Amino acid sequence: MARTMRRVQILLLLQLCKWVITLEARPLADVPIAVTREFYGNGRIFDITHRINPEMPSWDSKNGVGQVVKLVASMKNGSNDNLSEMKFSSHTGTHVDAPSHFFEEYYEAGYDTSTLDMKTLNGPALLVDVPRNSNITAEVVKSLKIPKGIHRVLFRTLNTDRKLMFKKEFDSSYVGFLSDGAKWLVQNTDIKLVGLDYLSVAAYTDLVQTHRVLLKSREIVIVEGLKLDDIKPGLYDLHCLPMRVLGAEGTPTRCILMG
Ligand SMILES: *[C@@H]1O[C@H](CO)[C@@H](O)[C@H](O)[C@H]1NC(C)=O
Ligand SMILES: *[C@@H]1O[C@H](CO)[C@@H](O)[C@H](O)[C@H]1NC(C)=O
Ligand SMILES: *[C@H]1O[C@H](CO)[C@@H](O)[C@H](O)[C@H]1NC(C)=O
Ligand SMILES: [Zn+2]
Repeated sequence: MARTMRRVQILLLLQLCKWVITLEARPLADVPIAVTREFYGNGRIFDITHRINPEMPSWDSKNGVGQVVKLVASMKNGSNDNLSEMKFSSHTGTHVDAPSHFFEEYYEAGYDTSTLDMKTLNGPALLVDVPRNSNITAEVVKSLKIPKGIHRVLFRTLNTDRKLMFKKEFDSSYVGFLSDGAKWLVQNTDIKLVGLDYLSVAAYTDLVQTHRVLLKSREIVIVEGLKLDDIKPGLYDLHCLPMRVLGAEGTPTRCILMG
């Protein structure tokens, strides 16, 4: 009995020491440098989201995204914690587009990214390689022979080979859909989610028309700036969870593929 009491006392003492140490906020010894990963679960989960960082490309800019995270309170300055604000374009990195992005009427009616269908953003998805010698025309979409019943397709293009999302300077020669390619997709396939590997789903020379063709029905979700390196083409489970922000016509999203 006395022995048990003693044990409890020691345990309490140890706990007290721990509190005191914690309160002192001494630096933790030997904390290993954090690593960022592209795969999880023994390679069963692929992170297809680009990490938002100052050096990633920003639309029409030579200078990249720039400083994103800014400390507004820091422990060095006597605050209890480090606290930051984030500031970046709503179309930064891996992100979704809402119908309000290209239609005035849809903007007025509130079709922001928070209204996108979570069922469209989550489910079976096909990763396909697009022929590298062309933008995505009707001919190209047709040649991919995407079966009926496929609702989500991630199009991997020359952009991935060229590592464009890892280059600070915006490159307008990226590959994207031309409006006739978008039209063919809308009229001849069941695709409701279109994913691409640079900052726009549409080729630079055909931006407006292509977006309008895809967004008009408000049934198709566009995911841009995907990281599709080192993944075999094929069928996966896609999960995209954009932040839920009132009024945003674009929103960064985390996307993963599970194989
Ligand atoms: C910390 O204090 C310095 C000096 O007043 C100031 O220049 C700096 O902006 C402060 N930083 C933060 C994150 O509060
Ligand atoms: C795709 O279109 C862009 C212009 O939007 C052009 O610069 C580029 O060369 C085209 N890419 C290919 C592979 O044809
Ligand atoms: C955040 O807090 C830690 C712990 O005090 C400190 O080492 C670090 O410098 C702080 N960061 C900044 C930028 O002040
Ligand atoms: Zn966008």
